[in-house]
Amino acid sequence: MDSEALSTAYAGLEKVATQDDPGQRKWTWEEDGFTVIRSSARTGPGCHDNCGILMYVKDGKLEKIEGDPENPYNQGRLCPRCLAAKEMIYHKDRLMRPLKRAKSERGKNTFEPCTWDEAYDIIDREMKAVVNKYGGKAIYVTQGTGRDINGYGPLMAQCFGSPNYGMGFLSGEGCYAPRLFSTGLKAGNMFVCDYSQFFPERYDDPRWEKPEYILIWGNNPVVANSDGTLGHWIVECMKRGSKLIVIDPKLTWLAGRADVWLQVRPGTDSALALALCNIIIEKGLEDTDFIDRWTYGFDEFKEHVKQYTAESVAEICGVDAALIEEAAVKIGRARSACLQWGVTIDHTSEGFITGMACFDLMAVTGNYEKPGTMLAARACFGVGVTWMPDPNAWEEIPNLIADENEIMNNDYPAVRAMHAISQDMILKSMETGEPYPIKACWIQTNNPLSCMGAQPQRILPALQSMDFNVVVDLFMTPTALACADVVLPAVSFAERPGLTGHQPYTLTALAKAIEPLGDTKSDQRIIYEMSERFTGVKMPWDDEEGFYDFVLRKTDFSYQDMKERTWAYPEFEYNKHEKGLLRPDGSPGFATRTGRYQFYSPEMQYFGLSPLATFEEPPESPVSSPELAKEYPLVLSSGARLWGLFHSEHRQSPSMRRMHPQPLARIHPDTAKDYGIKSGDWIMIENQLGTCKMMAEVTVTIKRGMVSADHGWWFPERGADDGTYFGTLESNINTLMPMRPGKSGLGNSYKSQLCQIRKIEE
Ligand SMILES: Nc1nc2c(c(=O)[nH]1)N[C@H]1C(S)=C(S)[C@@H](COP(=O)(O)OP(=O)(O)OC[C@H]3O[C@@H](n4cnc5c(=O)[nH]c(N)nc54)[C@H](O)[C@@H]3O)O[C@H]1N2
Ligand SMILES: Nc1nc2c(c(=O)[nH]1)N[C@H]1C(S)=C(S)[C@@H](COP(=O)(O)OP(=O)(O)OC[C@H]3O[C@@H](n4cnc5c(=O)[nH]c(N)nc54)[C@H](O)[C@@H]3O)O[C@H]1N2
Ligand code: SF4
Ligand SMILES: [Mo]
Repeated sequence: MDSEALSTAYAGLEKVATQDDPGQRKWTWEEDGFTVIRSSARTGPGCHDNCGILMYVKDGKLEKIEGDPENPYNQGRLCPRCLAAKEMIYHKDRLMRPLKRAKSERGKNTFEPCTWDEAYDIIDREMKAVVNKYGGKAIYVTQGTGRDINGYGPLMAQCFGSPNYGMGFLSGEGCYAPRLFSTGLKAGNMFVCDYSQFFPERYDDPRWEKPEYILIWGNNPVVANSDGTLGHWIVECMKRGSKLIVIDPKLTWLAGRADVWLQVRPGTDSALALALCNIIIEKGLEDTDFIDRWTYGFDEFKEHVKQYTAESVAEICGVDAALIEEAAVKIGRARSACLQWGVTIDHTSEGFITGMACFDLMAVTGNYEKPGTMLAARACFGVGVTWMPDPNAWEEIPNLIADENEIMNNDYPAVRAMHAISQDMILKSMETGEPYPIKACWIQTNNPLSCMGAQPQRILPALQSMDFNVVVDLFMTPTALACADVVLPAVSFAERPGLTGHQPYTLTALAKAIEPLGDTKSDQRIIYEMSERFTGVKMPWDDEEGFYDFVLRKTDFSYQDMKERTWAYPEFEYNKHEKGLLRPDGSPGFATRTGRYQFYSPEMQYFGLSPLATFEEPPESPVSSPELAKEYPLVLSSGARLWGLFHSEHRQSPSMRRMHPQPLARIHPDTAKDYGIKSGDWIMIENQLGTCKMMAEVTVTIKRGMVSADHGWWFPERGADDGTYFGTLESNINTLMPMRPGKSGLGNSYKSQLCQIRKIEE
């Protein structure tokens, strides 16, 4: 979405009425000798989701966490990670005070404790030295996956005077941004499936109807609960009769329960989506009423997709043509269908275009804004800052950015149009000083060396060459150990207030249950205290609750109101495009330039890209690079989510580590046999970029001829002294991933690479 579309997503929503009545709902009470605090868990340790929790406190100590049965979002359910959060919150390795280290000692375990004042002084001095020499744009402010504080990272960046804020070293902005931008261009908004989550009464709300078909596309929501969608919502819909079509190279729990499972070769999803569109149109199953009234460029699209026949695409994707036809007919005939897509879409080099193709399938079948279909997702009460950058969030705060256009994105037109930075360009700039130098990093909720970045073997020297680095985390991570000059200790969700609205169904509050442990501080406080120190300007609030009052300033709520009611559901309506609720001028239609859903997106021409969605082979594939494939014949996908691990977190949590003791690479028995490998063998995964050591798990659930490897591994148990940064480069699948997006700049290769494997003889 461009910034204009983003502003539209917030416009006029502030004073929307609430649907739910807080009635007698309490935020705290006494029970069996415990004080119970009702809250949400949207930050570390654990997740970036938003589940309702009850925290049981005795004598100032958090004794247990349970799911809140009254919270409509998760209805009492919790994952193992939240149930075991105490292990992380009270872990002996948690950072308890600010640390400093001489620059000459980078990489060594020679940190010394210091006061907050001293830490802020060092940061102020060093960041100002960088600004004086190179300008504010030389500071790179990074954050990790979307936790509640991510909306506040831009505040830190604007106070340092840097336009370069983003997800630290995530090649091709490969998490949600490609999908968001494709839907922004196509439909003027982000859209999500309707599982009744917009209603506090959930499945019992009479306005709601279940989707007849749910397309689970490159997503494993029962494990990942990704992007603000809980897996059990899908299970609840299945109990009520929803059917599934699953597109995944792996037999997931949901794939095993699908009407049709399409076991695609990684990286070929776009071809499949366009073939499904073609077959639906050929069979006359398209929604002509929706297409005529609400879409743009269908005739061109119809001609264009004729090349994607069931037979040709079956060959590309490695699935049966008859199954593709069956899926197309089921989607085409369904009364309602929705697209539950995952990060896989972004993890192929032209992820942005794959997203467009998948969305076209929903438009061909008219699955927008009706019950059980795709619904426009807009900020709750206009408070977007809790889940995505809000262009107006910090307008009253000093902005030291000299020139917004100096944002690092010139090489990639779609990234530029999105007003995002190109992480791929940032790494190059650190290495070469071109187009201008990046010289300092503020790294918060982010572990790029172990997890977020591709080619960590390049990131490590690049970070170590900086003039100055700060890391803000709960633990000493490989990234902090390798490069930080100052480490600031952050608190967990139990130790602070907060506001969250992961996805636009409900705004919720985090309530503090215990005092910050040791000498730790909340992330938001660190950001605003540092901002005050650096700019010398007092922020328009006095404390953390005041900070949240500021975030809520355009709504009818204060933080206290939100804490007392814990959640608030804005009013909701279906058919918003028909009622003129999507466009800023109130006219019917979609919030695109043409006012319609765009099969043909004229804007794409400015980016030098096809205005119609297409399929391109990933740059490394058996088809596009046959020479490379001779040496590296297996297709490599990585990072499929695991129950007990959230990215690089939880390696210290005893019970989560018992579930996942070693980094695993999954291989089909036939492939394993070819290489003489059995389950439990240590193997080396290799390609033209790097090597990675993992344990083999031989399983029929994986497509033949591919490897599905874990991501995010490091070994805190090794200690910080052996010079390997907790062994993070040894079992790091990202050493095999290029730090290089596709042509548009949006999309990476984390799930579509090549590799070979060999058994390590011990
Ligand atoms: N090969 C491969 N690589 C991938 C992926 C993949 O599928 N395959 N997935 C990619 C994706 S989609 C993403 S989003 C990235 C995620 O990459 P990251 O966001 O970097 O990963 P995390 O390990 O979740 O978080 C990083 C750090 O944040 C800290 N943290 C957690 N909560 C808090 C908090 O409240 N405050 C502070 N200050 N710190 C906190 C944790 O301790 C951890 O050290 O990884 C990407 N990397
Ligand atoms: N437990 C846990 N939960 C998480 C996270 C975590 O680290 N741990 N990370 C969070 C984050 S930041 C994100 S972005 C989400 C991501 O969550 P999801 O979107 O579910 O992503 P993945 O689990 O990486 O992959 C989903 C499925 O895609 C399949 N797949 C692999 N390659 C391809 C392909 O080329 N095409 C298709 N169609 N499918 C493919 C995999 O086999 C897997 O079953 O999860 C979030 N939730
Ligand atoms: S999805 Fe799981 S780990 Fe995340 S907040 Fe909900 S219960 Fe906690
Ligand atoms: Mo992500």
